[in-house]
Amino acid sequence: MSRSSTIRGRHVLTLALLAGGAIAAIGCGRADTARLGEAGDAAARVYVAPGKYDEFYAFMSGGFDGQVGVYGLPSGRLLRHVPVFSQNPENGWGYSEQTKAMMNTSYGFVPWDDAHHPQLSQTAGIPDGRWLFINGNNTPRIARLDLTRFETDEILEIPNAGGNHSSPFITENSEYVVAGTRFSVPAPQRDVSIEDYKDAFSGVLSFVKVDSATGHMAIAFQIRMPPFDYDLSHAGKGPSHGWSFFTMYNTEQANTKLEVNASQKDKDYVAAINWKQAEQCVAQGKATTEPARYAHNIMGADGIARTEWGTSTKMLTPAACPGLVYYLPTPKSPHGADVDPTGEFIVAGGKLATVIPVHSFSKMQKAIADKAFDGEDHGIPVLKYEATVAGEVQNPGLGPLHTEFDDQGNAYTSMFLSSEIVKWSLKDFKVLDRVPTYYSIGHLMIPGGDSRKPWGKYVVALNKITKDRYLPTGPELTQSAQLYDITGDKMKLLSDFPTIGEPHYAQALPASLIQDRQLKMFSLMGNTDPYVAKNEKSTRVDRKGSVVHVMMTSVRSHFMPDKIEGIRVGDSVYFHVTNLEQDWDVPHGFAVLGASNAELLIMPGQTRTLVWIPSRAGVFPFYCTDFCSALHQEMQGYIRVSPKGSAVPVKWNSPSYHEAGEGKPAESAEHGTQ
Ligand code: RUQ
Ligand code: CUA
Repeated sequence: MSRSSTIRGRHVLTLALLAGGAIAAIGCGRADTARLGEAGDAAARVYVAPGKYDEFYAFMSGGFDGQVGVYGLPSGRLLRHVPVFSQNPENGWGYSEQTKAMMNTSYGFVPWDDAHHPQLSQTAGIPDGRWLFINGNNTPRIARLDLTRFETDEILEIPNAGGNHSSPFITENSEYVVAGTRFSVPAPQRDVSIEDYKDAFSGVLSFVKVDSATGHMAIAFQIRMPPFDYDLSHAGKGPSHGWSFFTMYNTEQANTKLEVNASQKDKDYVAAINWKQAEQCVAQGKATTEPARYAHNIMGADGIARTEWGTSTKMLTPAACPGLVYYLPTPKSPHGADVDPTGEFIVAGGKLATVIPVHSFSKMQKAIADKAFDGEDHGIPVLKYEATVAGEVQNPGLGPLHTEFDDQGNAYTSMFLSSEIVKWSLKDFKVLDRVPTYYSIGHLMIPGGDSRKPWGKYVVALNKITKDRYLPTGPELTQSAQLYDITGDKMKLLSDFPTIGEPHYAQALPASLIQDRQLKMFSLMGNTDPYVAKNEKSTRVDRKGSVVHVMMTSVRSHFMPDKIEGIRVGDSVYFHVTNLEQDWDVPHGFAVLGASNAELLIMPGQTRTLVWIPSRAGVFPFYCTDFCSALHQEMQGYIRVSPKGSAVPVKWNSPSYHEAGEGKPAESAEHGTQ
């Protein structure tokens, strides 16, 4: 079969899919069994010998798992699973007293989200390895991870949004991360009829300032836009620095059956937002201050997360700030908005379009200067399609979604419906190569492939469906990525590797930008947790009414204290466990029988706190969960729980107990006997 007939065949198949929604039809076209030599070649390209390091760190969103997966490339080995929006019992994230506040939102404690788009911080348009940002789609939030610790340091809630999808999409020098609402909602929220969608709903785009020294986020301003769906975004760079581009669909403003009703128009828009203009308008007092309540959770230098509450935002409207927004007509329900490394081209993936439109930034500027408008929509100037479009990629395949770039002037677009990656040239917009993906590729990622400096060695396909690619695991099959070599003219599939959670977007950068800057342990002497015990002498048990604080230490291979009595049913027992180790790679765990939350995993020098409310009398073991030493199994202790009102005194075994004199420390003598 010739290539074109193969492709046509695929089109017919996928058109049938579109009509019938029958996903089961995908899955023809399994890779030809590669000749042994080729397979060996591919194996050698992804093989990282035992003890050797991968060349790239890749950060993949966990999708509805709410976390970030860290993988090595080219091996595809999973290095770390960093909890972000979701509680993680493996290390007590969101369970321990120090980390609980990270889950605070204006809706209360929300221990889950749907994470889609990781974005590495950039300097001069190049990933710099300082931070990773990622959006929470369901309860609108943006998180920031610190890449010296691979830990979430900050989560900022976005008010006036309903589904934070077009986010965080960072600007060239990490000035801003953005947050565009996927679903328009009444903003501020109020009780209105859904029928009043066109009048009462709006789509709010937020610009969140990133502090260049600390990375701390703060909502700088929001823009009240028409009630469309704001899907994806990317910031300008180089000549287009100062602009951000958002795709949108449902310019039909449907509020039901969007599947049909939001696919009526031939063209929707890319919104070009001039954020430098917005800054000026805000400085000139053109924004109105509106009340808004939102959580801002920050991990302190003491390792304790705290919530600050936002009370207002600055709202701009396009009407109050002329020149702030222009619409670029774009066929048809566009999804991805991707800017090439030069900053000149804005590629939009029209999910239902038959071509890939490529807008030109310089043409857009000329069109604005020439007022080449095709009227207005909601008072926002609509530029003429011909006036901004640099070209269209013809016959690219079906269902173009996202585009990444290499450093040779080529673009790579994911085709969801025809399950393939299509490589095309930014010079003439001609298709150069295509390669199947297994199956239904969503995002794709080239290390640095949305920056000014792609490291164009590999493209990773982030697939939505795996079907028959792996050993089956019941109704739910694994999520997966695929790695392709893009150094030659032809893309070449090297490997499949499963991922934790559904990979949406991903980012990658050379390992050298991160690997030597890792924190190996926390300084025990620098530990400022109010309940720290920096040595075994300062361990103790304090009762304050029905609240008991246990200041405990762990070191290979024992806890201090490891025998505690005088606890009563219904007490709130706070185990503050400090890991005394000052060595890399020696965490200790802590778990106690009957706890209703999760374990603690305490890093060297760190204090972590677990609350336990014993519900019955008895003697309960606690133990270290992390196999830390030859005597790890011996790392255990007991805590005795007496009935409510019992007179058993508080007592524990540690040097501090004896030093307190008469076998009873002052604290427990005062409170321990009623
Ligand atoms: S999306 S498969 Cu949530 Cu980024 Cu395009
Ligand atoms: Cu400490 Cu096992």
